[in-house]
Amino acid sequence: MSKIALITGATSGIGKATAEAFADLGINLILCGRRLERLYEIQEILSEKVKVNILTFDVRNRAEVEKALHTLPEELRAIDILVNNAGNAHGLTPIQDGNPDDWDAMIDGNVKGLLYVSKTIMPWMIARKKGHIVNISSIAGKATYPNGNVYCASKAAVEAISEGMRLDLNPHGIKVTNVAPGAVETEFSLVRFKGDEKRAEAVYNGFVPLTPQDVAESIAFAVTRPAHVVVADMTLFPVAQASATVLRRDS
Ligand code: NDP
Ligand code: 8X3
Repeated sequence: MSKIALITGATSGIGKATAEAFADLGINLILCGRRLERLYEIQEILSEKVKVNILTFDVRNRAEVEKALHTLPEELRAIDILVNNAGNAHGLTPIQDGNPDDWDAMIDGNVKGLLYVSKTIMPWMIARKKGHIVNISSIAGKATYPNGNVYCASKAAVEAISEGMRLDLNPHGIKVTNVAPGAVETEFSLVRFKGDEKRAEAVYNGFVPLTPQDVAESIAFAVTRPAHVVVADMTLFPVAQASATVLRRDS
């Protein structure tokens, strides 16, 4: 029987590429995001390969998350793979100049949103004694860089939550994979810099960044291991990157 995966943040970047990679593997999809038009477009394309359902909700809104997930009929609650990918950075400033609205967006989206989605889906996995949760963290969760402060904190929280999930879900046979990419060219920087295209493009100047497909391929690898194997943690860099702060650019 085909597996079912629910992917948050499937309208763009890593989430969208993961949906495409899963469709190639014949995994049926539940795709989530706030931009409904984009979800429809992706649904239309991927429906040629697998069954695609869509759900729109803002991961920051607990009531909205619970309501949307509970609209899933019984057969779609048999989720085999949850990819907690939705998230973004908002701003890149010294902490003393940080905007509390940006802090709320990152902590509510990247941390609490991941928890809200998982809170509904974990019991469904526990009841079936199987499942795989893939949390998209970041190199920013493993090391803090200047001006990254609250974004890095939100991803450090994802690292801790992945570990906590792996410990607490261990008796239930549920796999947990933490994925920590370095620089991936997506809409990430456009969102971080509030639509400033020049500033966003400059982030990827002078080196070859990861593509969302590179990350999706690694996620696809993790979810296709044999039943007794879990890829616990993956860090992915473009070759030009050596750490959260060391990135070699062509001059
Ligand atoms: P994109 O901006 O391209 O994609 C972000 C996705 O998250 C979109 O689909 C967006 O959907 C969704 N999303 C954001 N906020 C919310 C929200 N409040 N409610 C629901 N959905 C939301 O960026 P990436 O693909 O790069 O980012 C995906 C994940 O990867 C993030 O967690 C990010 O932190 C992480 N990451 C990114 C790296 C990079 O360099 N790009 C590196 C390491 C990690 P919509 O707007 O339609 O709701
Ligand atoms: C995204 C990668 O280094 O911009 O999480 O924080 S970084």
